[in-house]
Amino acid sequence: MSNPRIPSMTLAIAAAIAMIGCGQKEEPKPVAAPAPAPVAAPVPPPTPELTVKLGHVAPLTGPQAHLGKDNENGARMAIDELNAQGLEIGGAKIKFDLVAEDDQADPKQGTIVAQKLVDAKVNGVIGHLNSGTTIPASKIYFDAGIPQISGSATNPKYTQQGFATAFRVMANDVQQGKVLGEFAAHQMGGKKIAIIDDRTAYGQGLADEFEKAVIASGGKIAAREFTNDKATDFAAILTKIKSKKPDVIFYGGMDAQGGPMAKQMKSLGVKAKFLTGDGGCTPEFIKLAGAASEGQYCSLPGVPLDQMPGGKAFGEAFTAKYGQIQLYAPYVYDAVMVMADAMKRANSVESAKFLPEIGKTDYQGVSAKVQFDDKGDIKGGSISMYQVKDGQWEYRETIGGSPMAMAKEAVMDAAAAVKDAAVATDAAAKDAMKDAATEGAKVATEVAKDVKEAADATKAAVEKK
Ligand code: ABU
Repeated sequence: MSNPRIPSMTLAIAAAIAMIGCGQKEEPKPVAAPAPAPVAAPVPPPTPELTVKLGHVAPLTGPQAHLGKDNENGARMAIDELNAQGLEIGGAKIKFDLVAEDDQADPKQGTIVAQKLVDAKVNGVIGHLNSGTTIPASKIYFDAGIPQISGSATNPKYTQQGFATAFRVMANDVQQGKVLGEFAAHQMGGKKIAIIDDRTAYGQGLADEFEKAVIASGGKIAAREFTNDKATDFAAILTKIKSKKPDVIFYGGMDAQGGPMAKQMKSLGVKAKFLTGDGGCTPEFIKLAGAASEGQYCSLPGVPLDQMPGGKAFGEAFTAKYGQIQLYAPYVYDAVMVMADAMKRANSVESAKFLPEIGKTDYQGVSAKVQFDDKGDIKGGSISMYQVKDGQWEYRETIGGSPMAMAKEAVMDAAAAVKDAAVATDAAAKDAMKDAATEGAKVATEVAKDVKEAADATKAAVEKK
């Protein structure tokens, strides 16, 4: 069988040989030019990230650990929110990092951890919780040029040392002691008042201010005793005080002592009402005092949470994340936000650059509008009074702070001045009358003497004739 493909293949080969022989070659098919590579748009360099270290100091161990943790959680909440905002400051993406330290509420430990934070090159410090640690630590931060904002230390000395680095976001104990002293003498009807303090910068300082205000309000100090911030047994002091029959006992100190003290007052049959400052104005006080807490009083700088500008939202968010607020969490939250706000306005996280901006703060915080006076104290700070009712601190009133409260205070001051002036006028009138009577009596005596002399002379003349 013949192969039908052979003749055609033969022809094709023959044709190809002929073409080569004639010098002909096949034209290459045109090939499409490669597309030019796309020109990549310039990629901006990534925004650099910068970690900003904020130191936080409070007692995280010991009898005040619950308060220290509350402060720290307030700071953490602020930092988490700031980090979620993805802030850019000075061209860098900022990540805040909380460097938390425990000073055990001990002044010596306070200075040790302060130096540790300086060595760690923190950009700013939030704290400390206690005045007794805040005051000595503030010198270390001042020397290192590190801004410090406390959300809870209330002793006036903290901001009276001339340290440009020291700020606080709550009213101080000059204000608190005055309100407490007047409240004890007027609203609580205290005539004989006993005072106990824990010999800390806070407790003793507040007790001193309280004592001044009681005396200025016409009250008497029946006893002045002291304990310490680790004590749990107050029987000896209370027994001594009981014999003086005071109607009010004021305690300058924290809840860890205030709670057991109120409980022991009841068990020892001390009839006086109990009053304490912010350190005892906590749920922990009620827990420790038990039934003896009922009807007792405390003060707290600022207004109740539900009256704070951002209190409701803060309270819900904080409680969901960390549980019950103990005391200062909203203030510590504000302290962090105020520091971050100063960094934003300075467009720098360098301590020396944002420090001057803290002094110019005008920040609407959770707890209040924050503006500082020339010492670093919050302007227009207020103090609120509370009383335990059915196992809860119940709000009574706020003194100072809000425009309405400040106006009320001015009216009360004016009324007191008018009363003082009236008393002074009355006293002056009485004195004048007394003087006039004395003078009148003198003149009458002189006249009587003259009349008698004249009579004697007349009589002598008659007898002579
Ligand atoms: N403000 C009362 C508790 C903190 C302090 O020591 O000042």
